[in-house]
Order: sequence, then structure tokens, then C-alpha cells
Amino acid sequence: MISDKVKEILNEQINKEFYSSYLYLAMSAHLYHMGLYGIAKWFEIQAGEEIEHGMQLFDYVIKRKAKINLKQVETPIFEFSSLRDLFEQSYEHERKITNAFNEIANLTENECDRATRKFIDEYLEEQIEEENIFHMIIKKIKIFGESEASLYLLDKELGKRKSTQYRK
Ligand code: OFO
Repeated sequence: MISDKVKEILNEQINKEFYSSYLYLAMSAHLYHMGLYGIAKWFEIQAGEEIEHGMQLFDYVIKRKAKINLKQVETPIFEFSSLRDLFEQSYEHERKITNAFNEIANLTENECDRATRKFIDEYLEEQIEEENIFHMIIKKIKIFGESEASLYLLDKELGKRKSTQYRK
């Protein structure tokens, strides 16, 4: 059994992961409309991964015999002036998610919940990867710019991303 505080924060995190999925899916839709099909596919796969993150948390809460309390997933509202801006907003979003996991880690330590603390480690490591990937793409855009040729190459490269188990 986990404490009420831990249950509550994990339920909130499930919502945040599903919101992340919605956010990236909305970005993907914009990119499909713009004709940047490779980058759109990249965001669509990212959206699928966020659902996996949410579902792993869901499974954990169930396994710990705590109540799932699904909250409304907000509609993502965003505007972007360039591709670089879009990736920078995504990077900022991931940094917020990392902070959220750090808060969960702190709470589980205060609650002496070692099992959940250990479970969260996987997410903390995953966040390092998530932040790095967005950061790397931003760096590339900063170096090569957003000319037609650069966008063509970036679209081609990101379009090679392989689907995860969620989206075959
Ligand atoms: Fe779930 O890692 Fe991104 O948000």
C-alpha cells in the first residue's frame, strides 16, 4: 500500500504524461499540415511514448492497490513562430516534467516509501534522455538554420525514428 500523498502525486503524474502525449500529438498534427511529414511522425511517436509512461504509472498504482483517479486532460494550447521555437517549447515542457519527477522522488523519501522511490529512478533516467534529445535537435537547428534545404534534411532524419511498441 502507498500513502495518500504518494497516491495523489502519482495520479497527477499520470495526467501529466497523458497531457504530454496530447501536446506532442497536437504538435504532430500541425507539422503534418505543414508538410513536414518526417518531423510530424517523430512527434507522433513521442506522443505514443508518453502514453506508455502514463500506463506504466497506472500499472504501478494498481499494483500497489491504490485508487486510480483519472483527471481531465487539458487541451494543449500553443503557438510557435519557427521550428526552433516549437522544439524549445517542447524542451521546456520536458524540464517541467523532470521537476515533477524530482518532486515525486522527494515526497517518496519523506514518506519513507523506498519501493516507489526506486520505481521513480527509471523515470528520472528517462528524463535525462528526453531532455538530451530535444536539446540536441535544437542545437542542430541553431547550427544549420531553417532554410528549405536544412528543413528537408532534418525532416528526413527525424522521419527515420522507429515506432515504439505502442505504435507499430
Ligand atoms: Fe514522459 O517523458 Fe516526456 O513528458
